[in-house]
Amino acid sequence: MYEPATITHEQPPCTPLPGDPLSTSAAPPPGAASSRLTSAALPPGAANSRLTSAAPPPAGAGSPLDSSYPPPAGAGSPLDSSYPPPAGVASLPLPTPGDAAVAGALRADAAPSSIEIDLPPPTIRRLPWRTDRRSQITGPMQLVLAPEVAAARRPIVALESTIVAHGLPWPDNLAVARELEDTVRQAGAVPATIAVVDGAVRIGLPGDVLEQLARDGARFAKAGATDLAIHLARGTSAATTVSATALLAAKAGIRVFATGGIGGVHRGDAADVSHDLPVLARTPIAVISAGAKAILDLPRTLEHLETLGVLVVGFRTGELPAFYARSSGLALDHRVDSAAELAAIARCRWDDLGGGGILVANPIPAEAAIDGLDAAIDGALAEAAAAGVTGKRLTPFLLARLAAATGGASIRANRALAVHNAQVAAELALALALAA
Ligand code: PSU
Ligand code: MN
Repeated sequence: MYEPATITHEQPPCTPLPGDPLSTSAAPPPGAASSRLTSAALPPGAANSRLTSAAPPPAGAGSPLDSSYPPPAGAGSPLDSSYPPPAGVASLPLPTPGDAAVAGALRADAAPSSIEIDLPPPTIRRLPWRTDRRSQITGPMQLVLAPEVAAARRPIVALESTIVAHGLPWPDNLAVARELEDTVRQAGAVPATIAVVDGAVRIGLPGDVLEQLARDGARFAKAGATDLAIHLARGTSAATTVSATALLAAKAGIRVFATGGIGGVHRGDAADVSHDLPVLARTPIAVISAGAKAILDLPRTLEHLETLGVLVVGFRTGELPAFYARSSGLALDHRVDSAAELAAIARCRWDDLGGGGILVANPIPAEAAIDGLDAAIDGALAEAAAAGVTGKRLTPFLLARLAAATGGASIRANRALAVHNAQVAAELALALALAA
């Protein structure tokens, strides 16, 4: 059974491992160990909260997000004792018990009305992978919540970052990323775009980081759930795919996640099955998507979803949508017509049955749909085969070739369907709040 992370574990002073490149640095000054919020800094009763906010690390030198990256050796190094401390988060309102329970973030009986957080300013900033090193036996991972997420009094909707960094071209990708977030906000929920930045899991990205993700997407690796450990351990940065985003969102207690289209079984190569599928099967989250991307083998993808045990529900449709088109001709077993009913199904699946992922298949709005892309998709697949593109590069390559072949029409459709998914995701998050 899936166990979410807690981030209130009291952090022992960081003991350098033998061979640790930083083991010669001085022990952290008193107080520094609690600079990223741990249970030690929290009032009684907050210990069960998984939404205690870690102070975001400063956007600082050494980050690939810096325009000056890589930083010159010496000046501005994260190891420099004059390195600026993280901005403190003084007094964060917590979600109401109802909201938080929806997000799975707090136990209702343990929710304090607010947390007074007193951040001692650290005199050195340790690298995230060093700060985060905890008990080697039980230490839970650290999640860095954006202020908007940490302060959320409303349900949270997770958004992925691979669609931004690798799925859409600059500058459309930034416009889409912002529109997704704004759509969630306008619907009354709180967006949390998830990515790994310098080895820290970010639940919610500040505006400048979102922009760098879009502008410098190539500097972010494409991380599936399996790859995350590499980036966390090495302190590197990665955009998260559906699998990685679902895993991290669930660890943060978020139960609803919007994307464009999930990965699946690639056409022609039935052995190339996206890691999105097995992770969805075991992760208690509802993913709102326009089905699987149309570049995929949709019948095989649907079969795999069934075999793995992902609950697939058509939202106001009885068919699997085909991403850019509203229908694929593939019938679904289940159709649901309201967010309230979706929420009731989700509660039964997770709370009563201990079940995992739900794929909410939400068709693209009719006015934005494009039919008849088959020739363009076949052309893109042929180009990929000719260029020998496989593995992680395949999906971004196909999406880019399709955009070129359609004169950008596929990008407009991708944007419309993703925004629609964000809208439905927010409605589901709110309905889950009421069903709590
Ligand atoms: N939805 C989109 N565009 C995308 C993706 C989803 O509209 O680029 C991303 C998601 O992150 C998904 C990934 O997990 O594509 C699938 O990649 P692959 O086929 O390599 O598993
Ligand atoms: Mn693949």
